[in-house]
Amino acid sequence: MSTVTSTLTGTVLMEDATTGISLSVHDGVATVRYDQPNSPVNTLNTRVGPVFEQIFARIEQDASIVGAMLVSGKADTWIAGADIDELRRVTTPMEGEALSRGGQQLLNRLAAMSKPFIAAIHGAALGGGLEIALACRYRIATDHPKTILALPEVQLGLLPGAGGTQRLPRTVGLQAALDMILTGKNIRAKKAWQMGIVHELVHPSILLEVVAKRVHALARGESTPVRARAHGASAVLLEDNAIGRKIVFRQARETVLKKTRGQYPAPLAAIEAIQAGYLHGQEAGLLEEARSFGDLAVSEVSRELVSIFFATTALKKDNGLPEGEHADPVRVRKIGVLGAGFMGAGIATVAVQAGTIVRMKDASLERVAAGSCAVRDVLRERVKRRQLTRLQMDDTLALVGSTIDYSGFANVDLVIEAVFEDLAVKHEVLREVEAVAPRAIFASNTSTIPIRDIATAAGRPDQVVGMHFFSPVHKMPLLEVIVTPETSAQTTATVVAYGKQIGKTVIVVRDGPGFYVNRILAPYINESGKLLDEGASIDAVDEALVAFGFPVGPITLLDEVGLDIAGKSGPIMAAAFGERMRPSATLQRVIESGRLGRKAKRGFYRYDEQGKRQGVDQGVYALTPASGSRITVAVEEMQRRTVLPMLNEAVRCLEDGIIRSPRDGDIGAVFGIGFPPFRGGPFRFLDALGAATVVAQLDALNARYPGRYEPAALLRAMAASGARFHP
Ligand code: 3H9
Repeated sequence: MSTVTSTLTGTVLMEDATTGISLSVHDGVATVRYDQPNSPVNTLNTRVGPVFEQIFARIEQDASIVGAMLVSGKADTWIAGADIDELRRVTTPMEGEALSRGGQQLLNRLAAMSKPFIAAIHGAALGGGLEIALACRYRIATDHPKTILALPEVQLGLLPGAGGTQRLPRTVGLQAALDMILTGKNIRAKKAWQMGIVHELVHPSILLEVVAKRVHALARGESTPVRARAHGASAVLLEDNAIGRKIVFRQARETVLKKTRGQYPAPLAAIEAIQAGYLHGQEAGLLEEARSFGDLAVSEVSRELVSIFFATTALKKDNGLPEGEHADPVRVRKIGVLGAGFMGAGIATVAVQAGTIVRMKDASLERVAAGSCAVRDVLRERVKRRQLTRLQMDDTLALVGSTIDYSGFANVDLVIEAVFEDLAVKHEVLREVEAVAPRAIFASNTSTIPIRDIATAAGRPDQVVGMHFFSPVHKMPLLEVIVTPETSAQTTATVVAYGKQIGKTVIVVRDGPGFYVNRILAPYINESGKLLDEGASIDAVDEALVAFGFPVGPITLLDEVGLDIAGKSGPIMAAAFGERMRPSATLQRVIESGRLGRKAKRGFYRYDEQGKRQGVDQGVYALTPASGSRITVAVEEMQRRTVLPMLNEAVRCLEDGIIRSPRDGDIGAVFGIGFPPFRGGPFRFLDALGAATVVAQLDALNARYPGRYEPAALLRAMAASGARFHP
């Protein structure tokens, strides 16, 4: 039971064991308490609607009740929205529309109650949860980090379906509402108060007392504290007249289209519903909202995004060990980071933000100073965005210490190395760490060197593991943990638990060249390069893959990662996997020409002094085997030739036991590479295409380009049996 609700007393009037909803009354104030049984969170399913209906009626009829509050029985969640599991069982648009209408009508009833009803919010109020709060007459939230408010439906390919598209704009203004609904982002309690979503902020320990007082005050018709609703002057001007609103809606549509390229229908549908409400009134807006909710609930995009939600929550519970195995993770309080470059500093940044003490070591004072500045810069940016106070930044920075020797390493629990990609250098630092840090796990952030090769120098190989972070570390959500046959269960459990602690989604993969993410990336990048070999245009290749749904094209990605880095991994992958991993001639020649990519302001593209991209470097074409002569390749052909080998390689990784499941393969690709989320990941996309279709296309390509497109044996077998990767 949460600290907030434990002080509740009163006479219980109703109790529904199935839903966990109860009604009690004390001193004229009714408390509606929701504590869904057998669930860590409260969700809204079709069973709770009728119970709430009954309770609302009872509150209205009971003369001894002056008003009511809605509280949660969970420690960290108020209400997490509609039950997503129930939503994914919706099979027709009509069914989805009916669900939405049901929710809207219930909340209309709540909003129309004659007695004051207050949302007493402690913990996450998300989706339908926030929609309930918005239908309450008054909202009081706790000023607690766990109290967050959001309408995250677009992240599931949906729109708020219980009146959120109508009530939020009327509560916070059009532009603020559009920003929340179109991004689905979390709003902290204080910000929610500043925006005017909640009327008051209180400490959790006095929430119930304050709410009870306000119920009485509202019932007596007294005025309550005025909300801090904050609008910029220009925003007020723009949205307070019809012409201004037209401009706001037009800009919102343009921004959405630019960002989603039309691949995600939900944000546009949300704009339609909001606009319908402004133009034709709330009921028209609600009808539009429900109609779209029905369509979106059965859309492929929503199905895939929901699958990502469930895969991510399943990974939160995964200890990283084989099914049924258990090991107690060591609590990581202090870590050492070797190398204060871009990756090292990035790792230090996420570690200190999670409260870990960090010792960052590099060879010179200049280098460690630069690393510390990089940590500070990320934190400063967060202060600028008001995600952190100056005081919190100072406290966080105090956790990073830097050194050019191993001082302060004796009591570290974990050392993560991000030094130069050279086996001899890795061996040297491993031996040094084992000598100075007697109980530390040694984790390598290598992206190219097999972990077992690094572990050959170890006296404690059971404590050697890979922790492959993605760049920039503070933004990229994935962590690939690489285990060797000698890595102990406790080492794996510890780094997996620590990865989650620093906010990463963690997949555990078996050791092998490129591990998982870089291995499936390699044939995709190489085949893109081979299109250039044949004379395809650099920007045409990039555009084709952006049109497929990747955030950037493969050639842009090369420039961003750095051509020297790509040049290092290419030969390793080719040596391990042969023809299908051999880098293109164009890539090799571009590297030989001294182009290093964006960091050197010269790659496949040209960059100005500030690093802003200027366009294709036409000089690259002279380096291709096609010697400047150009061909046009159809977009679908370019997509097929690059994406199919990525899918095929993902299946090989599953076959080879590199990844544990299609789920991990999907999450690794979506969070590590930016594989289009609306396609669900390589395995879900394979299921959508059908193994037989993919095998036929790969066979056809393999006939044209021998050795590069041979379908994985497992894929052939699945094509023959008609099996799927996901049930
Ligand atoms: C919506 O509201 C539509 C409406 O507008 C209209 C309706 C008509 N449903 O993440 P965790 C489960 S759409 C079902 O590990 P945390 C989750 O799967 C909804 N299940 O905990 C997991 O299950 P299990 C909009 C849900 O503390 C368990 O709870 N709402 C739901 O790290 C624990 O979850 C959202 O998109 C749900 N709504 O984070 C919110 N929520 O134990 C989605 C959670 O079997 N949820 N579960 O593995 C979240 O963002 C996070 O779960 C939350 C807790 C912040 C609440």
